[in-house]
Amino acid sequence: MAAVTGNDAAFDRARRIIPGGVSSPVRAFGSVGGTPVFIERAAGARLYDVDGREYIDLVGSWGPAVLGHAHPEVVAAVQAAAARGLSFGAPTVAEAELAELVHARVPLAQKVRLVSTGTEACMTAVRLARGATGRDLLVKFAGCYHGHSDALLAAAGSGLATAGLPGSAGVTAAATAQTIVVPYNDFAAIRAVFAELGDEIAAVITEPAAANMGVVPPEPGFNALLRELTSRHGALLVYDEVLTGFRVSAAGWWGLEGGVEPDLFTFGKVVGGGLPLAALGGRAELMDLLAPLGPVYQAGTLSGNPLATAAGIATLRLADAGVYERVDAASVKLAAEVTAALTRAGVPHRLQRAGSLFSVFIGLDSPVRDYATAQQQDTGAFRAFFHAMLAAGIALPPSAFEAWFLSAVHDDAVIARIADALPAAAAAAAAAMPG
Ligand code: HOZ
Repeated sequence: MAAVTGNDAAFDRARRIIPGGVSSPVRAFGSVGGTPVFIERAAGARLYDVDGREYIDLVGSWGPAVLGHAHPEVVAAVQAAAARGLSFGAPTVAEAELAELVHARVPLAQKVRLVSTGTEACMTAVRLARGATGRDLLVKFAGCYHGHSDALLAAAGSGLATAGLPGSAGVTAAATAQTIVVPYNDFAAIRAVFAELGDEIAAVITEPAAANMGVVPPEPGFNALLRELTSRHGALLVYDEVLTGFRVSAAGWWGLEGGVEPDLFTFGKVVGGGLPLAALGGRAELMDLLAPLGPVYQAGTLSGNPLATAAGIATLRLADAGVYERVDAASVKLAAEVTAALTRAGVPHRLQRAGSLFSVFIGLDSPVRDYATAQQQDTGAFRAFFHAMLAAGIALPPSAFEAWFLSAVHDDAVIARIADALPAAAAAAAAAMPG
């Protein structure tokens, strides 16, 4: 019988008092099986579990750790902020500084409101769009994930995709009745929705490069079509850049794409530098509809928290062009290694990128352009691949539907360590595929 590790004990203890032993479902290893790894600390590109085992991290806290974990200057900024007080429930100069940094990178975010989570940012963007237009209908795309507010949990990606769930119990039919779900990248379907209901639609919310059903970039012209249709019908276009914002470029996907001008953006992850902070931004006259200036209510005791704000400011100040070049280079090198290993092992796969974000659809070898196709990947083979990598000390996202996150400190030595683990993992995936 295998010895009980500190990690096993930690999971047992957590499961007795926390549902599933985790504070967010995707961490629970539900779709890959086995015991989630309990982390004690992280530094640079590495995680260390409660048994002292080291892992190369390809999760990056699901996005924030673009500089690597525990960057000394970010930690120092948070420590300095903590020494001045943990939370005031009153405005600080630092909030304006962070909002200015966001605006400098994404000038269309003329005004910015700080919140605590991406869920809140997207929920508020939807409320704002409805308040601004006086309309009820919302369009989202299947497989996109915009947090766990009721109206947005229809056909959502991320944890729901991982668990294979179409939605959540407890979300009333009424809450999603005004959410229209359209296949991603389906030009004809979105045109048809606007032809029928265009003048009742408050907003289209989209991940401008989808990364919560695996990575599914927009087809050329798709986001421009969303802009054209929303503009023509008086609806708003919301770019959810919680994952891509300040990660795939200094100005997120919008900065890479160019040309499309959404009305509202949502940000999370990198903007909070690893602490609970997210934001929404957009045209000033829209943003000024938020309370206290306007009638659209949004609030939060910890919104703009001084520690989170300090982490966000330090992270955005440090994330210069060199950082994005290093993340891009690491992503290109690792993607090539993954493709080579799977190809050598005879594993059909499709690796898709959105800037430096990528994911691998095992068992599919033609383009994945929507959620229905992403759901056809071989999750059993992914499970074998995941566990072989974990056994070799490489921590992948524990889901075939999540992107892999690199950082500026995933240097050549780190990529070489990952590459060493790939042949065995590719062989494990091959062995798990139907003969
Ligand atoms: N939003 C993260 C990436 N899809 C997952 C984080 C979570 O659900 O815990």
